[in-house]
This record gives sequence, C-alpha cells and structure tokens, in this order.
Amino acid sequence: MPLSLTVPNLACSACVETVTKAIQAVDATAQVAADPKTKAVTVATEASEADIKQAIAAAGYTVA
Ligand SMILES: [Cu+2]
Repeated sequence: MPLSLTVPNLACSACVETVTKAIQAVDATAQVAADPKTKAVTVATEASEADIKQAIAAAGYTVA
C-alpha cells in the first residue's frame, strides 16, 4: 500500500524533484507522486515509512 504523506513546504516543481530524488536515493524503484498545490506526496515503495520520512527531512523538507 502506498504511503500518503503531507509535506507543507513543498512549494514548486523543483521541490517535487528534490523530494523525489531523495526518496529514490533510498529506494530506486519507488514511485513518487507529489503535488505542490495540495502538498500531498504519495510514495509506492518497499522501504519503510520511517526511512522515507527521514530521507525527505534530510533533503530539507518537513513531513507533517
Ligand atoms: Cu520548490
């Protein structure tokens, strides 16, 4: 089941790209759908939610 996260400081498409790369550094096969308008980030991954959240935080974004 995909993870549904909210990232309030996801502001634009560059943020989406940064967050996507950070997630894919943890799991190269992860499917990431992120929308800067709704701040919703959906991640289909084998990695744990904790690891994904940590990767997003390490990239400088906050997970609500
Ligand atoms: Cu941005």
